Amino acid sequence: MSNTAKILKERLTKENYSKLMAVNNTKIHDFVADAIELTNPDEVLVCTDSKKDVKRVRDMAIEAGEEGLLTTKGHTYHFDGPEDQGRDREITKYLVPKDQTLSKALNQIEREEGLKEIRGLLKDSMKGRTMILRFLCLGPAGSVFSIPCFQATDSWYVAHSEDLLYRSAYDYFCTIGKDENVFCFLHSAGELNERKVSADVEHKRVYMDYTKDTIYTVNSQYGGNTMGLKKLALRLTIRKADREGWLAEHMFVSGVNGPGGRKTYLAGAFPSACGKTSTAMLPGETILGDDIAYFRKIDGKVRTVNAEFGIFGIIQSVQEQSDPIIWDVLHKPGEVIFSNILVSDKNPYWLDMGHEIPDTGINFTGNWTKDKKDAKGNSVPCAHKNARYTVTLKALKNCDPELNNPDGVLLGGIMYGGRDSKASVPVQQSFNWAHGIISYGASLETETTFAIIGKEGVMEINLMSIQDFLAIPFGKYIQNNIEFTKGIKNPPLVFGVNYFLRDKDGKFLNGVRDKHVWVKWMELRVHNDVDAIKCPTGMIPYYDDLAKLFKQVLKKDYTKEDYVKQFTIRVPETLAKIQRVEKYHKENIHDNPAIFYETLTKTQELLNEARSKYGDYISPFDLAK
Ligand code: SPV
Ligand code: MN
Repeated sequence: MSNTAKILKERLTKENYSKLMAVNNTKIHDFVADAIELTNPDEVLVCTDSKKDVKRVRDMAIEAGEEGLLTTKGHTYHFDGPEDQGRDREITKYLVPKDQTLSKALNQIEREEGLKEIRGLLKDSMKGRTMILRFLCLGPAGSVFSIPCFQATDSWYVAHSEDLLYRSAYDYFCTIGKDENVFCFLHSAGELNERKVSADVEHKRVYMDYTKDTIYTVNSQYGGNTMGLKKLALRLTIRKADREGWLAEHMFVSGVNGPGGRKTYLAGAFPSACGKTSTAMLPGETILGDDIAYFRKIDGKVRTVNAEFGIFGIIQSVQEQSDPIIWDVLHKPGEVIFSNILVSDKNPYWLDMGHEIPDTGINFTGNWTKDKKDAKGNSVPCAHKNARYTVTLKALKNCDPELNNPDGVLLGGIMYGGRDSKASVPVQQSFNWAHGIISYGASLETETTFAIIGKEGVMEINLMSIQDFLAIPFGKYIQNNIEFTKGIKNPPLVFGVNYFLRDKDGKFLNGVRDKHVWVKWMELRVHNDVDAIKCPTGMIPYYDDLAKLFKQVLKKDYTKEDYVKQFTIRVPETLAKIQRVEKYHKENIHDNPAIFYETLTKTQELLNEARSKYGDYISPFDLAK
């Protein structure tokens, strides 16, 4: 008997052993045996797709104290530690073999050294606990998009969340080949404190062994660091997509209704907390996904799927009026995990929810009162800004019916958006695919937000909003994107959006619901139903088309004054932005394709030409003439 077989036989109960053996895959068997030897759990639970197994995971999350019950049936809450409230860039590293190099901009450690460190931290970490094994699939199971993923974790909360966020795929795993490659994730929450929160924050680590498509996480519970599939799998997927000639993007996908009953699918990339989920969830449209999309060329067309099956969404500012669909899910019976909110009298509360907040309760810092101060004397907010809700997409009234279509849906357009108070117009379309990838995607610059630890309110470049997860050289990634639609007759259109433009006094120039009009305009552009005005940075809408849409979509009058304020081309600010982008790329990306700089140079020429004709601030009406 091999060592693997011996360990599995010895350490699993008969029932669990036969469940694991029904999945005839060598990598999984070896991975489990190694993980057991390393982490030394008391028990191993093989979680199939059965209701009974899934219920056990959920019940145990509550029994073990990792989640607590709320008043509404099916609702639970979970807390992460005060220093475990976001993706942690510092401690997230690629394990790089001695003979290989990755972009300098990527956080990395020599593979052997990193393995030694993280395996040292994982040693015996599951003693006294249960190792839960979950079989999940990114993309619909049994399709060209499918990526089988295998999780081993000692966190009931993580295993429970994964049930809501991903497609449970034990049955599918039973059909895969012995030698098929599977992404593997080993997670241990590490030592827990009395609140069942990872205690050893000093030794929080997320290490990516891309040579083996395996990821290790220890001493963390925050979803973005621990739920195998999320951003951990995305890093591996980007490498796989690079090898196989398709794209894995940090994008939502939604179905936008157009005239005559047609539906057009649009995808979009925004850094965290820049309007991504709210764009994916516009009232009256459908949502296919809110975070990660795969694009493949099938029969000469670009088709897309949601890698995931649920939403790990930011709850701050979710309000009854502005987010009716998600509000409804968060208030009716059904499975919801709230994380890092305020719990008072067994009810959830969060920042800017548009309701009165009680004076006391418990939150991520423990017992909370209205006047609570942290060690530095600062007020402790009732809930964390990055507090989240975890739900399955199926719970949403507007869930798109094609969510599980193995062929995906036809992609009409993509958009890139960041937080830009100074330069970019609210919506524009690129001259062509490559121009959009370069000018809006690879030039994406944004003010950072709280979703990344220790980095709020700093201007930074965030290529396609995916930079944190790029596990291949950045220039190669840009090149792959540019080339992706080669040979495709009508590639998806590319748009740039900006919901955060302000006037000189710092006032936002757009209302929160205006994005719905921009998206409807994109839908019309995809079908060539409206014209657009050529300006130096792209093509912008005509006033009359927007006025019509504002009336139709928001029942609002749209004034020419608002249009001019929003769509004025701000030449000095735009040039300054392009120069920052150029500088960043020159300093950090050594393998950029030449077309990248050529495109930026061309835009600067167009801006200077327009400036000599119309001045620094160019009204859209001047360009429409
Ligand atoms: C994001 O921050 O982009 C998220 C949540 O989608 S996380 O899982 O942290 O990546
Ligand atoms: Mn995301």
